[in-house]
Amino acid sequence: MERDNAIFELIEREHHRQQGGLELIASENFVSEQVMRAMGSCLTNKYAEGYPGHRYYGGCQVVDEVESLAIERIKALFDAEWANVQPHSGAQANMAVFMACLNAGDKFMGLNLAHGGHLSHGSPVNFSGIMFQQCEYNVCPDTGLVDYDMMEEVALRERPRLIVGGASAYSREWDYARMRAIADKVGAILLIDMAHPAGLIAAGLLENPLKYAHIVTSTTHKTLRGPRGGIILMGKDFDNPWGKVTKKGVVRKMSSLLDSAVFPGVQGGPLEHVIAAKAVAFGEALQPSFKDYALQVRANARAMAQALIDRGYKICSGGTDNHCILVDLRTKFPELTGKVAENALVAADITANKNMVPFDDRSAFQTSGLRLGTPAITPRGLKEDSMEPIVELIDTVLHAPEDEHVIAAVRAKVNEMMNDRPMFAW
Ligand code: DSN
Repeated sequence: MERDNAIFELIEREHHRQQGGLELIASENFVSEQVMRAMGSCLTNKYAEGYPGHRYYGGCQVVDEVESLAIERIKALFDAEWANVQPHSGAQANMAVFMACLNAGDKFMGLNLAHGGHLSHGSPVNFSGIMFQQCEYNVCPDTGLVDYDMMEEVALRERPRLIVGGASAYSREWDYARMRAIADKVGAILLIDMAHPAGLIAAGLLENPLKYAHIVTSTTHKTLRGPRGGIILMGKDFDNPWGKVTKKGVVRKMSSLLDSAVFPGVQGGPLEHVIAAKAVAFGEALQPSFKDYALQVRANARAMAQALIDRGYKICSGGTDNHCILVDLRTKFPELTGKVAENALVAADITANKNMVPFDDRSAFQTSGLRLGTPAITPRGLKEDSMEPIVELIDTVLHAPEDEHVIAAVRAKVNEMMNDRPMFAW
């Protein structure tokens, strides 16, 4: 077979982009070489519909061991009683939970998308908002923190069957105990989607939602530094039946409902090569050095937030407890949209994304915010002392987003800073 130059040249170009740039997208990361190797292995050739020991195909004896190891490791990492490692993504993990816990048309509650929530927590263009009825809670206008009083008020009024916590642009710790109390008060199931801070939780730097939530979902590729994918976990509530009765009158355990919801509910054959890479990443996260990584991610985020504040930027909620920083551009640059800022930064090889800020007066396509994060620059070896110089580069671009000379000069500095750093130096 001839080499597919078209694709391999594109991969090489992407490699070059990643190598020379500053990756500040809060949901991205750089995986280790062994995570990459597991993903690019012969396991991709195997069909394995079903679960270890109960497959619909022969020849699954090896992938059974791979998947069992991934389950064992993720349970150890988060002190879980039960895990499903098959979801292809975080959104699919959430979809499976909705399928297991709700009937079409049931009501659930999630964080307002415009206040940092996620598409799969009730956006009208996502399955969650199309097939189910969403009610929502906000962050407080004065503090930028989740408004738990509002959450309770809405829960008591709307009686959702499922309450979802977790966000894609929220930089503060969650009050899981209060959320569980609210869920218990209205008889709702509590789902925490920890996709963003999962790595910091695994390292023990943030509260573990498994102690409070009935069900926890996550992606594996953000702060957890694994391959792209999803997981579903349960703690002490794993054995609870939640009243879904089968046609034969059997009340099924939630763990069994969730397994069936993933396969055959919303997915077919699992991606065993990705599950192997997940197992490798979970093994890495169980090593003591992962805690050093997570500590550095958080230290870098704090230093970056402070450097931004020192230059007059407004940070939503006033700072960060995790890896993520949401900048409200309006205070410093009232006319600058997130869209223009994102494009100018990308031209300077600094990748970040536009994001709505709470109570934004611009649309999701323009936005007044910029989301930044430190999970991906940290494995490249950058520490606190690099954060002020990085903020200076960002600030220079945002002062002159249409000036090609300024952008070219910043790009040269970014490339000089990054070109010789290995993709994964941790
Ligand atoms: N798209 C992800 C993020 O960037 O936060 C969430 O799934």
